[in-house]
Amino acid sequence: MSYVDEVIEQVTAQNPGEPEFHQAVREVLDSIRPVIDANEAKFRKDALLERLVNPERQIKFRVPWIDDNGNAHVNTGYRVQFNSAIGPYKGGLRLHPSVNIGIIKFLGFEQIFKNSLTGLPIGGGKGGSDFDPKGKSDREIMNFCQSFMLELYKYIGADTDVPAGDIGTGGREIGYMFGMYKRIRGLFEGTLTGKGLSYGGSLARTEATGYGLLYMTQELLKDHGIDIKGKTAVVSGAGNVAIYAIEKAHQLGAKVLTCSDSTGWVYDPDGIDVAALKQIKEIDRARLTEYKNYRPNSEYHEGRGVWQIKADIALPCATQNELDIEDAKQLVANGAIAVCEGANMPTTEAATKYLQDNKVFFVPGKAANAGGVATSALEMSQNSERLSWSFEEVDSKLNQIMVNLYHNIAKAADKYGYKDNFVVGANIAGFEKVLDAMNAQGIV
Ligand code: NDP
Ligand code: 2IT
Repeated sequence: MSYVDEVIEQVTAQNPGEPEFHQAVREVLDSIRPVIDANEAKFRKDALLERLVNPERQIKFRVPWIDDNGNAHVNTGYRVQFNSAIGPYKGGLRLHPSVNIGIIKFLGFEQIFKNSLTGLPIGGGKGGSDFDPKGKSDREIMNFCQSFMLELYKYIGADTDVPAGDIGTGGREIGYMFGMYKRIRGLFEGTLTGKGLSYGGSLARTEATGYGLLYMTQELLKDHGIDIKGKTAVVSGAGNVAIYAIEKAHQLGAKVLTCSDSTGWVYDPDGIDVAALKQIKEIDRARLTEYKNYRPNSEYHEGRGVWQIKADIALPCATQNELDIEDAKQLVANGAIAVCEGANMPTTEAATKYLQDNKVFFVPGKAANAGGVATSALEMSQNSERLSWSFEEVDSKLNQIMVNLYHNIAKAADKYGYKDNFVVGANIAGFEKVLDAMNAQGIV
């Protein structure tokens, strides 16, 4: 059996009940076969792949907190410090009831290659909790975040591990966590990114993931002689990534017809009203059912369904495995040109293959949504030099990073004979830098 297959089997056997982690490992290891096969004996001797798929460290802890009625609750907190070969661990904190160790490991594993692809010095990590922020008061959110940090602070720091936002963790949560970290450690340092602008945050970090996704999509289309202007798009999600993806798509002259949340979805034939979406989701923290109050011509539907609307571009920006084989068939039947992932691993393996087989350009999240973490790394740079850059400066750096990233993955795919296979391109290009750093640092 090949070394790659052996390690895929090991991961499945040694990490039972973690299907998302298996999926992420399978996808990466499968893509990097050409690199591994070319040097199999050495890599096997060095246990290179075993070191790649086993986190350097995984931390699990109890998070007790008290609700507004005085009742105590206990959630589980996680931080997986996956790989520090190219820099301090870096990656978000997810707060969602579905969080478990397998989800955090899949996200941390993806983060290694994503962070490598940004070209910036950041290793891979991820964390979070099964805490559900929905329906909680501000005070309850603060209580939870403070308790979470009371344990997490032991493991993080500006030069060791720098968490950030993800599903359920936005500016408010980062603020509460930062406040508690500073109080415990007595240190005002950039140990979290996505901070508010008044205390060390970076301009354009809020917009970065969504904007970066569109910079990447624009470059992909341009490289194939297609203008994004005038194209239609379907977006899923209505959170941080989705909102700023829609905003930038509109700025670039495309029209976004849909968005969704965990209970339903909106179809707006006139193009999603971003100001209304921000009001509903960022300010009121309400459901998408409210959208119709702003746009009487729009439709609201319960459940899921954005992928059935005919459009040129699909941008999944909600969560993992939200675009399945049936959705992929629908997109192909509707003549979609491209699927670019704003979320982490939103497309199932079967759907990815179907899209690729049917010549739909497919850019995986570890490349397409890397603008968020890249801008987090820019926030770290600004914190280190105790300066803040203008919006234009950060945004133009982000744009350049995404344009370079696109060409790097396209080049890597081409080099190994997989032209326009951006999954192979992203995995190989991301892996090569990590491999080089791991080899240089010996067996650690
Ligand atoms: P948010 O919490 O801001 O928004 C998430 C959105 O997706 C919400 O609209 C939410 O619905 C919906 N959603 C979440 N879980 C589910 C689910 N299980 N089923 C259906 N809908 C769901 O998170 P982000 O926008 O930050 O993150 C979205 C995706 O992008 C995630 O995969 C994340 O890992 C990824 N990502 C985020 C980055 C960032 O900088 N924030 C960077 C790179 C990737 P509801 O409104 O009902 O909660
Ligand atoms: O998935 C991701 O890249 C993020 N949630 C952002 C991580 C970060 O450190 O900014």
